[in-house]
Amino acid sequence: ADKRKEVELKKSVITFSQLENSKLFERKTISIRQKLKNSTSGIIAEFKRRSPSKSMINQTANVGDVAVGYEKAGVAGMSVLTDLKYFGGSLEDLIIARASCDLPLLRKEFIVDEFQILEAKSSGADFILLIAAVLTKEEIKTFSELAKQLDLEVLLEVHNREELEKSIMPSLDLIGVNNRNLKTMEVDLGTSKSLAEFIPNEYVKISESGISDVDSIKELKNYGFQGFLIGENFMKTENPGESARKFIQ
Ligand code: IGP
Repeated sequence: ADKRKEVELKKSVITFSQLENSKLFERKTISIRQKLKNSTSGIIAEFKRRSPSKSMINQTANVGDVAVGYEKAGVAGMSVLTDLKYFGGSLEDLIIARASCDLPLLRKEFIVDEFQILEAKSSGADFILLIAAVLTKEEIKTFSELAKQLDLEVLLEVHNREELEKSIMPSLDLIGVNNRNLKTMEVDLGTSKSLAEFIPNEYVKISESGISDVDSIKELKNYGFQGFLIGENFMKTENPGESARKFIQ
């Protein structure tokens, strides 16, 4: 509800055509699907300053430096939180990340309106997140089809079978299982493992949250996961890029 209000306020002062006129709107996007196919690490590394579960994670990291560091480390893609209230992020962070690296970038946001998808495109994103828990099937369809029209790929996030089953549709590219229960904030990699078999093979499977060691990745790969979204484990250190590099080696 908060997010809808925030978007309505922005829409009252920024028009769709203003977004479409941005320089980044013309940019050719990079496919995370393709990158993950050729990636040995499979890692989508996240830029996250704070979170509701851990409050402050990193107060000093600079998004441009982190983007450069992640790219050097050999990650497949980068996720940038753009929500201010809960995560301390902004669209500026996404724009700076875009200007700093050539990785496919995820706009990590609670998307509740088409406006935010245009914003994502005009701020340099290559793919967007849609969270099944907060969207209806119709919204998922409208939003994912708009994203595809804009040449953005779509990562759909689920944490149970009902969410997965209501959401399966051709306009999605990647399906992410969030190991963090958003109600209790607890993480359990078993969530990914138990949902894996229900995700059709045409979607790239991503395991999200709570991944902090290489052995977990090996295990998740056996369940068919090709992408691993990792935030805190890198961001809690002084040099997230360097931490990602050590993790990948
Ligand atoms: C990263 P972690 O535990 O490695 O920091 O998790 C990412 O999965 C997490 O930030 C996330 C998220 C979200 C944040 C997953 N889904 C939806 C905000 C909104």
